[in-house]
Amino acid sequence: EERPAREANPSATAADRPIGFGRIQRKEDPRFVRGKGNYLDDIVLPGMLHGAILRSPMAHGRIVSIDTTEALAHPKVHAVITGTDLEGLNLAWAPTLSADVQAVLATDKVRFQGQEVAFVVAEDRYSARDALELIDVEYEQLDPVIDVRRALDPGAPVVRTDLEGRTDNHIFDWEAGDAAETDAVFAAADVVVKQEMVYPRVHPAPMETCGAIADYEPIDGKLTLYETTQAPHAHRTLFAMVAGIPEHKIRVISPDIGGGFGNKVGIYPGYILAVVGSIVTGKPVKWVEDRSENLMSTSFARDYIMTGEVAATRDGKILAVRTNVLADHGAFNATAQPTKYPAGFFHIFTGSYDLQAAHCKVTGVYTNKAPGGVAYACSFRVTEAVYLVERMVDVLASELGMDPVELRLKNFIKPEQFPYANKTGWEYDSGDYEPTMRLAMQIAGYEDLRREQAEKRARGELMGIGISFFTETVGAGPRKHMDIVGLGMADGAEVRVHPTGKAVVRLSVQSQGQGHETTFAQIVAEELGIPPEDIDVVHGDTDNTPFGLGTYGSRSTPVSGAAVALTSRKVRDKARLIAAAMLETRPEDLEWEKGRWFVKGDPGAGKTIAEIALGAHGTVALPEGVDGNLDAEVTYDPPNLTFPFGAYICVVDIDKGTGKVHVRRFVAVDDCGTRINPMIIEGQIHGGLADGVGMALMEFIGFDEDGNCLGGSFMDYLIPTAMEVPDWETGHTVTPSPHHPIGAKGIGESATVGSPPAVVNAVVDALAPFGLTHMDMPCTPARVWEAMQGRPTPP
Ligand code: MCN
Ligand code: CUN
Repeated sequence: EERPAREANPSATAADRPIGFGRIQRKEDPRFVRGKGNYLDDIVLPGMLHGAILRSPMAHGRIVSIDTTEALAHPKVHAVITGTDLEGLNLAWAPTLSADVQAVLATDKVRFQGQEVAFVVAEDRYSARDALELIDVEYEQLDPVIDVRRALDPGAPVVRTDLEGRTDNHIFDWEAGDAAETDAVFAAADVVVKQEMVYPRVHPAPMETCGAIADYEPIDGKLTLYETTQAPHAHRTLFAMVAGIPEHKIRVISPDIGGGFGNKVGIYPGYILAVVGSIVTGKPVKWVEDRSENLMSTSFARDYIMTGEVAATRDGKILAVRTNVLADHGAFNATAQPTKYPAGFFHIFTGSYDLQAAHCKVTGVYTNKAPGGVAYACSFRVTEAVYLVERMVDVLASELGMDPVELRLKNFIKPEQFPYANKTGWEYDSGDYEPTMRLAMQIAGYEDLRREQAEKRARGELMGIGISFFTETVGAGPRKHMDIVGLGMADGAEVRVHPTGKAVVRLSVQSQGQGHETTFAQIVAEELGIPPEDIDVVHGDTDNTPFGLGTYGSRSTPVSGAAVALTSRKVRDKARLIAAAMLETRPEDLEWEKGRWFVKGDPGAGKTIAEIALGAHGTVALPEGVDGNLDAEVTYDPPNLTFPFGAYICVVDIDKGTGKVHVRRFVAVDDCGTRINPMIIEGQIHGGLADGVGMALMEFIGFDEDGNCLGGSFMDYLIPTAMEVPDWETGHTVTPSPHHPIGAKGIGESATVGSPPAVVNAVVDALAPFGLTHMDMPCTPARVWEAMQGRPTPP
């Protein structure tokens, strides 16, 4: 079980302040709540210019001509850059994270509404914007590919005419599991249910949009690039590869980030254009997108059309799951995910159940929509997988007339089956599902809720109870299986204990609001006994941190957290050698208690970490081979991913007259193994649940038939506020990861991954009296109302 929560107590003396894991307040908050954060747009460099991007008004069109004369004549404009200019620098196209290329500025055609066409650099943001209107672009409009179901039709317009020999919009087919084995199980099963479901296009929409400031210094050839990025080191290496600037001459600084949620993983044309702008003008150039640019052009998420099938016995034993997916990747395949997995970790769609067989096939296609994919607290498409399986289990429950909880309990992987090899190639590290489900039922008062629902149904009222039990896979990943553009997915950490016993830990990952400055200090504190407030956490600056792949897929704790724990243990081991020298005894005769090595059997004779640090840097005669510091570093290659899980129960009431869904209660019981800071974990869960309710009920990036984006502002792309969400009821169980040094699993995306099916299952449950067994997200009042009239509408 979790250690007792230790509240930060401002009146506590230094001696009894909390050390290590526990509910301590966030170290970064004093600056955030005082408005003293340092976000990209707060940074102002001397002589800095401002960039703005001209974007395509249409989804598909040939560029006939671009005339920049008038824009260049604007008195405050310093440069206007077009695709043709970039072609001269060999920068018109940049590699994506998925072995494709993406236009930095369009040269031949525009391929989605909002695509980057030209870049203006001017003295201020307003002049840059004004000058965009002075650029004259002539387009020849082409038929767009908007409906993903028609993208592979013979004769469909070809989006990627730039790729040699391309005659269709097919990107990839990818499979996992055993098709023949799965078909055989299906053929012999008593019961088979099938359902097509759409996980619509949504957007992470962080509070801070994306931006960059490039400062190229021509004399020493050094580029300093401030960027809203979740992965500063990976970005630096990619910039070195693409722009040809030597890596040691590039410094990427990711300052405070106002939310990433996956939106800040990719390299956007704007970042590259800021660099080109700075090289061309010889001045620092800032580019920051506005809200519509963010929603229309940076990484979207989902856009999966999934057909799910489940085979089961009449008494509710689930035997097999299979699925076919049509994946809309937009105009460029810019999805961020490990190379070997074009559908991310979607093949965890076997969920929390012990199956005999499973198979999936995913087909990726190009359409005339913005590129990106994966982003939005998705754990690399685990979101889609969990939605599929948790929706399908409810479809099966309804077919069998079984309670959805009972059906799940009957099929859970049993605790003694872990580590569990599923049918699509994963090895679940640890799990104990039933207690987690039972705790959620207990908090929710499940039996009472079902009774209440029966009474309400009898009166004609619409109340729904939705269940979701998810298994996540986070912490990518073992280098032998996982890389991004050839970079293995490991992370480095460095710990230095200063002579007075204060410490600094340097990370390759980067917080966007997850509280790393607190929790990573807590890991060092737990291992070394130095109070967290005496430990400085440095991240987001490639000049001052070790190499590593960055923050996404909730990998910081599983990978970088492990690196920090192991680095701290190295420091501890070294401290033992130095303490032995100081105490004139043998290292084997020393015993560790938090913060101190002492002589076995003589607890009075010991040295604290601070004393040892001073010894190391002081005049103590150091043992052979031990150098005079208390520093260490580690690059951690995780042996496996971690598999957090959780049980969610959502209760909704639906207004019969308007179709409005009211989320009355939401119970979330999560298990992320060892809990470093329960308060931060709860914050992660609260945020993710709001995301889930938002996606289930209101968030949607739609397109009209011409490819006009219908979700380009917060008037159209609705995100939930405190008004739309209930008071979250959380609980937890603790099943440590057996392979992680401190037993911690990731938590950052669990709630976003796990909650949408709970909400949709609740809505469908409420509408069961209408004979409904499925409804696609978002369950807007209009769509719910239509469903009640027997006219379900597609998203
Ligand atoms: N934690 C903990 N104990 C655990 C697991 C995690 O105390 N057993 C703490 C961690 O130390 C960290 C936080 O919880 O402070 C999240 O940790 P982790 O699950 O490792 O996730 P990451 O730090 O890698 O964050 C990434 C994840 C992702 S991929 C998205 S998307 C998302 C999410 O985090 N984006 C966020 N949560 C977000 N929260 C905020 N505020 N802003 C974002 O952009
Ligand atoms: Cu998929 S969104 Mo998070 O992994 O950065």
